[in-house]
Amino acid sequence: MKIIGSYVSPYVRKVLACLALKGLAYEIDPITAFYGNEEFERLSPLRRIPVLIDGDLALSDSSVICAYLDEAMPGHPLFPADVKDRARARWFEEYADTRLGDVFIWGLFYPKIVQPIIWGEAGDQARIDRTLAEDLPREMNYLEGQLPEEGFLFGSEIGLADIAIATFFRNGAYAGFEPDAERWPRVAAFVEGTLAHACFATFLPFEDVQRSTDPQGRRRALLEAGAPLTAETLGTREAKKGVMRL
Ligand SMILES: N[C@@H](CCC(=O)N[C@@H](CS)C(=O)NCC(=O)O)C(=O)O
Repeated sequence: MKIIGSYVSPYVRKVLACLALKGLAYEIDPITAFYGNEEFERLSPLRRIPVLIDGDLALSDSSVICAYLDEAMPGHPLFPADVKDRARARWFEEYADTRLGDVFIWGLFYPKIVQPIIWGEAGDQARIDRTLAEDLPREMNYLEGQLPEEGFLFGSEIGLADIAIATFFRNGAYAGFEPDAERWPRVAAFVEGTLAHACFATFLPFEDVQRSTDPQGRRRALLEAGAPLTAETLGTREAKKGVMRL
């Protein structure tokens, strides 16, 4: 199986953690979000990562991919057995993908990290401030009321709902946000325990390498070396229909 996507994306990380949990081998084609040529658009109609390629099957959307992995592959189940628990697990996955995605990624990680590094422009400081002062505390309060005192959402075994929530906190940490353990003790303990699980640990070194790359520097180096003006070397929003592999 092949995954197209960046280790730094929370949605890609969610899929990689599920693959690791199931003990499945994969290779990764590490393209940067926001870049992708016509072939990428054919595989991912919304031009988003992750994409899973399994033989003649190409799937986008992390939830669709994880559901496929759970139904098609043996190994550690990604959902709890009880039917009501399964429904609640789907809710937590949807909540994380939509709301935590909005708050952690668009409200914090994007303006603080992606805008300066990928686009070479300043992020919206007012949006960052509002996220830290209002949006994140609201979601931490919600999670504090939902998460268990210890272990995982549905007992002692980790599952997709836990992974889907925890993955956003890694991007939060990259942007300088850690949940205050005195204010939100369950959230802090859950995030620490879940991100320390072996299913996240396998690809952390690759994630670190990818984070340490400098697309702006790489772009400058390519231009200085006389590379043609392409989406990759220009790096502008208008010219993003190239493929940037890091
Ligand atoms: N619902 C999608 C969201 C995926 C997503 O938004 N990925 C981001 C990277 S973290 C992306 O590819 N953004 C590129 C764009 O919006 O053009 C999923 O769960 O896979």
